[in-house]
Amino acid sequence: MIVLCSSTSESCRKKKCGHSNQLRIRVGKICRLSSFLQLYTTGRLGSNLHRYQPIISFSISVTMEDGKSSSQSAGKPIRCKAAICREAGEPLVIEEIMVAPPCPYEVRIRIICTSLCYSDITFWKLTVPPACVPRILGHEAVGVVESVGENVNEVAPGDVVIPTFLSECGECEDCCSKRSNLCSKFPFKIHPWMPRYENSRFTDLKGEVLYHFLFVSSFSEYTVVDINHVVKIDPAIPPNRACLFGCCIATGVGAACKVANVEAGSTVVIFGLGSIGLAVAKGAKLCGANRIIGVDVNPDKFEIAKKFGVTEFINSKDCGNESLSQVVKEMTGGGADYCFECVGLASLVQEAYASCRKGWGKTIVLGVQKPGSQLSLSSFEVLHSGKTLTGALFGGVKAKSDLPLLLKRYTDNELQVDEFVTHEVKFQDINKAFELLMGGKCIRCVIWMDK
Ligand code: CXF
Repeated sequence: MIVLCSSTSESCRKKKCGHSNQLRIRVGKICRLSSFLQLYTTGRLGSNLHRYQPIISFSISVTMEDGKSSSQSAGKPIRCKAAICREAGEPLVIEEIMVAPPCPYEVRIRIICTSLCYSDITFWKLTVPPACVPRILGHEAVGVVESVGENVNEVAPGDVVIPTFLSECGECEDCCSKRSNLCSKFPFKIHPWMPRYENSRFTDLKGEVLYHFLFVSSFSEYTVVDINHVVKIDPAIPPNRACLFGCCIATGVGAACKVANVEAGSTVVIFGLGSIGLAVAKGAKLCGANRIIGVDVNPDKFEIAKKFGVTEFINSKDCGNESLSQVVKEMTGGGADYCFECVGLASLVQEAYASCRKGWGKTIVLGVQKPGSQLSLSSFEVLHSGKTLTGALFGGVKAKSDLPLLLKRYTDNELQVDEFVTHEVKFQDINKAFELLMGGKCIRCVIWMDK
């Protein structure tokens, strides 16, 4: 007998839902399963479908007598579609691929939606290592666990998860310290393989290996991720919002709230008003910053940025004979308390450092530069300025420990993220997302796998 169980996956797994049968299909937490099914079968879910997507993605998860879950496809390769970067800078090619089952400590995930981040574009364009082709890009996503490998107890089929490019093993010196989010057991790398076994789970239909990206590779209907790179989330969170927490929101809000720890009443300057810069603005506002000055070359960004908490603007093309840092120092009476570089330009990092106040100013580098880019700072100035310069990956956020806290701020309505999603496209139109993001009018484009 098959039972559609509407209790939470956790209570179902623990058999608290009252279903004692050998076979049960978990469909996640919904209030009125019968009404939902009626809407679904009559096609009346309409644009609200995304709210239910994680639930209807049940992929037949079976709870066995011993309490372990498996899925019908578990243990077998899955044939599905992926968008492959075959040549740097060329449109991605949607092809059928094979996704191998998860090895021990791995999780196979059905991606619900993914969003395009500027770092995908940076690595898509890059022609030198660590770039490599053919590769499946994408690192900001949400999905449903389809099956798990041996030794995975933290998540089960049917759970809604965010795959993260940073790992949290929970055991190494960094994971055990409050001061770091850079797991040293499974360190961050721009790597073509799975983190633990140094091989790929993807092949094309000719049997050729396809490379991974940032341990996530979300531009595929299915992906395989190490358990240390998976965060279980509340299935009620709309997936087209949840995916943003896989990079943009964590990076920007985390950088302001965790890395800089912006003090209430302070002055913040954000260099670059792309999605990361706007997420920094959100974070700075949450911390109670008084002035949030946005810098960009594109004046169209200024109106948009106001909605994210930016209070003043500098068009870096309009500084006349003055340097950007001179303008900032004049505006702030000596320099800003916090500067965030969100573009990925060494020269801008220098300007940001020069713009922050002597004595206590902090500059945080978030922009991704081409590997090998060098900074040039006068050690005399560093000695005499008393300023701090730091970088932060993923906004200093620890994937498993901090991401749920950030998501809670969203579900509690303290942190709004709707404004980030300016565009949504179907998976088959993924190349359009690239055009939109490069066009400058798009903040985030969500790519739906199943629409
Ligand atoms: C990351 C995005 C992925 C590549 C490295 C930098 N951004 C924020 O931490």
